[in-house]
Parts: sequence; structure tokens; C-alpha cells
Amino acid sequence: MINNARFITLEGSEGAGKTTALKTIKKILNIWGVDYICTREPGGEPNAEKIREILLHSEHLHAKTELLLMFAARNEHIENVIKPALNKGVWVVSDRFVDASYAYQGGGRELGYEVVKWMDDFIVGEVQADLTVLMDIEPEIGLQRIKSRGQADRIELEGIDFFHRLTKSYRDKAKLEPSKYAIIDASKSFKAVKLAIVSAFESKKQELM
Ligand code: T5A
Repeated sequence: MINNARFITLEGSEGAGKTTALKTIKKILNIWGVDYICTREPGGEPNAEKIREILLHSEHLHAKTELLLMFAARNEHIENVIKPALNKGVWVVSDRFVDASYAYQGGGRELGYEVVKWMDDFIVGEVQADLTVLMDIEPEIGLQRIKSRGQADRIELEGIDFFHRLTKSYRDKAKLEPSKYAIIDASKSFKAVKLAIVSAFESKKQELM
């Protein structure tokens, strides 16, 4: 934490409902009277958005290139958006952050935990999330939900084993620091998911405010 501002991240496999969850989080923060910005990864600022294009729409990328580009985009995002906001006392809500690299590149691409941890220490350092909302879902359900959306990006085209590995990595990471996480059963109905998020934020309110 820098000043009193808090850093909240939203994570989960494809189609877990992060975009939908973000709407609920915004409503909660509005009720709490918090000054906040919403951002996303990969992206969130001009250079990082250019890197996002390469990441999601290149025909092929080597796993190590993918990892390096994720962290290159993240460095721009941290230095130009996240740190300045937190330093001004503005909360930051990011749709994905470093846990996605542990899950997708460490787990999915099988680069392993240690290499991502090294990059995390080097690039993210102390700018760690105060709260990570993990939208936990079995990949088959999430992928079914996004099937009708049309053109899939490069990562969405991976096989089911990739998504099983990344789902496990998300869960394993959350076990390392359980108090930092709100794990939401994202397979439930819209209403049940919304209630679970509201309840998780209520129970963390004293700690965060
Ligand atoms: N990536 C990212 C890495 O590999 N490493 C990294 O370090 C980082 C930061 C980003 C990609 O980059 C990868 C991960 C991703 O593959 P993106 O376009 O930003 O790509 O995609 P996602 O973040 O995956 O976002 P999605 O739009 O795919 O998923 P969401 O936001 O989780 O899902 P959402 O809310 O759009 O919902 C999907 C569908 O499900 C329905 C919604 O209406 C929607 O149709 N839905 C529900 N249906 C039934 N019940 C519910 N409870 C529902 N909730 C939502």
C-alpha cells in the first residue's frame, strides 16, 4: 500500500466473468465513497496497449517472449498509471495483474513459478495488490461462455490442458497468501456471484478502509 490508497486486482480464467464482476466492484467502491480508477492488463496505458496487440493478435509467439512482453507492458502500466494513482491516494482496480503471469505463463505455458517470481520481484516489487478477487471456475464452463463471442484471440485458442494448468496455478498462488484473496465461485448464477462479491468486500472493508 502507498498512502491510504488500495490496489485491487481481478483474476480468473477465460470467461470467468471478470468484466461482469468489475461492475459490482465499481458499485461497492462508489457506495464506500472511494476515489478510484479502473484499468486492465495487458494494457492500461498507450505503450502497454500496443504490446497487448502483439500479445493477443500475433500468429505465433514463443512462451518466453510472451512472458517478457507481459512484464514489459506491466512495467509501463505500473510506472505510468498504477504508481501515480496510488501516490495521489487514488485506488486502483486492475482487470488482471501479475497473478495472470503466474497462471498463464508459469502454469499454462509451463515456464514455472520461479521464473515468474523473479520477474515479479524485479518489475512489480512492492506494488503488490492489497486484495485479489479470484473468479474461480472450471475452464470448460468459462470457455463455453465465451464460445458465442466470435473471433477468439491467440491465447483463447489453446487446448483444454493449458486452461487446466493455469486454473491450478491460480488456486496454488492463492493458497500461498490466503488472507490477500477473495475466492469467488464464478460458476454460480449472476445473482449468486454478485452476492458473493458484495459479501467478500464487506468482510474486507475494515482492513481496506
Ligand atoms: N494474460 C494476461 C496472460 O497470459 N498473462 C498476463 O500476465 C496477463 C495480464 C487477456 C489475455 O491475456 C492473458 C489472459 C487473457 O487470455 P482479455 O481480452 O483481456 O485477454 O480477456 P479476459 O481478461 O480473459 O476477459 P474475458 O472477456 O475473456 O473474460 P471475463 O472478463 O472474465 O468474462 P466476461 O465478464 O466478459 O464474461 C464472459 C461471458 O460469460 C457471461 C457474460 O455475460 C459473457 O457473455 N457470464 C456469465 N454467464 C453465466 N453466469 C455467470 N455468472 C456469468 N458471468 C459472466
